[in-house]
Amino acid sequence: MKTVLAETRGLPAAKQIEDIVLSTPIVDIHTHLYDPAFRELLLWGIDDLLVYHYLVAEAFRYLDSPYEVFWSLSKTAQAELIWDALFIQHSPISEACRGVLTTLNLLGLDVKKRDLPALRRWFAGQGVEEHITRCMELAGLKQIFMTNSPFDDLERPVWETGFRRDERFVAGLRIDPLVLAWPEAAPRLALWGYRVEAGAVSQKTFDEVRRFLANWTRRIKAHYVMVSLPADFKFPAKDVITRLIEEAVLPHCREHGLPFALMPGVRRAANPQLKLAGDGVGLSDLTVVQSLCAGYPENKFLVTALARENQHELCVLARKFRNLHIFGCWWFTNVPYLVDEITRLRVELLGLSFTPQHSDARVLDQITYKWQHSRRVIAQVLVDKYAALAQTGWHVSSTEIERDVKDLFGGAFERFCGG
Ligand code: RAT
Ligand code: ZN
Repeated sequence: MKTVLAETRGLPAAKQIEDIVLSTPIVDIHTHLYDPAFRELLLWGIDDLLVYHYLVAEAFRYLDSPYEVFWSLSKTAQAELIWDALFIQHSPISEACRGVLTTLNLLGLDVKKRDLPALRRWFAGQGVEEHITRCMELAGLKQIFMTNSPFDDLERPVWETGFRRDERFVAGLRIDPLVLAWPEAAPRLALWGYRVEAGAVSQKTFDEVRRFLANWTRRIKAHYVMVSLPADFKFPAKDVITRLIEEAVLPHCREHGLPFALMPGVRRAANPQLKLAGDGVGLSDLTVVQSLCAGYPENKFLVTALARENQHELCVLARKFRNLHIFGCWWFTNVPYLVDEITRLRVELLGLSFTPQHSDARVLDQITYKWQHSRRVIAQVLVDKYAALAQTGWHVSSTEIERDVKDLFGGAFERFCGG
């Protein structure tokens, strides 16, 4: 009765909106997961869930052992320490801890038993292929973007040897060392047969970098080129980075019709003793994004900023430049409180022309929790926004809600990349 009354007033029932948001298939546009052909590079299971770098950082809030002692332990022993510190000695209420429990619960495991050996036995009984299918079904994903770096010594040989692709996994060409550490990257390119100079870069070097990018784009069938940028990144600047971007990366992206994806805001190695868990966040100068979007209107830019304080400016930039598509709430912003705030900000400034979330999952099973948590927050934002429309007398049909949610969960991204 309530629903009928609500609908006659033009207000779609909250339940109906939630159902659509919870069931619409998603393209996860940035993860660190791999096609199963990469074998052990695709992380999954309880121990990998527990040693996720988000949890390592949190565990050290409680652990008092020296960092080296922790790193000298096996993965199993590290996982046991983290389990004890974060789940047994304290209640696991942080987002990353809650994520482990949501994941186990979605997989049908009984978390209240707090039985780590039993959890390990259950995961040991799973086959990777079936587990991928199961996790993708639980998360409602139709496609997963990988992060593929030719500079990764474990990953590169797999591409070079070749393998039969799993169509659910698509590639993103990650080039951080090329753009951010040219003096070290140049000798590696030279070793791989590209005639580049590390010092005074010439047109020949730019041509060879483009040949390198073109070869890898073709080899992995890349859908975009991506780089994570430090918070203090400057562009344009009088340095080799600017020249490489202007003379090699951007022309390459134009020639191949690929967006250039930027993730500004990281402060690498704020505490190097924490290794992968030791990076921090900093406010970025987003005039970098403005200069790129304004200076290169023929290029397309995908951008997600790490700092909360950059979100408003990034939305405003997206209102100015249609070659900019903003996406995701990652790492320190992927907490419900900020996903809610950032998604509301984006909807209010950009309507539906952005991609609210990507998982950034490093462990396969995480897609289940990251998407369930995000879907719930996004659903609540939409419930409020459609209710506000209804108050004006505007009616939104369920077909229109489905269309809108499809756009948020991959449709707008695909149009942006393809158009
Ligand atoms: O969110 C993360 O796991 C970070 O460590 C980074 O990987 C970040 O997502 C990136 O792609 O650089
Ligand atoms: Zn990432």
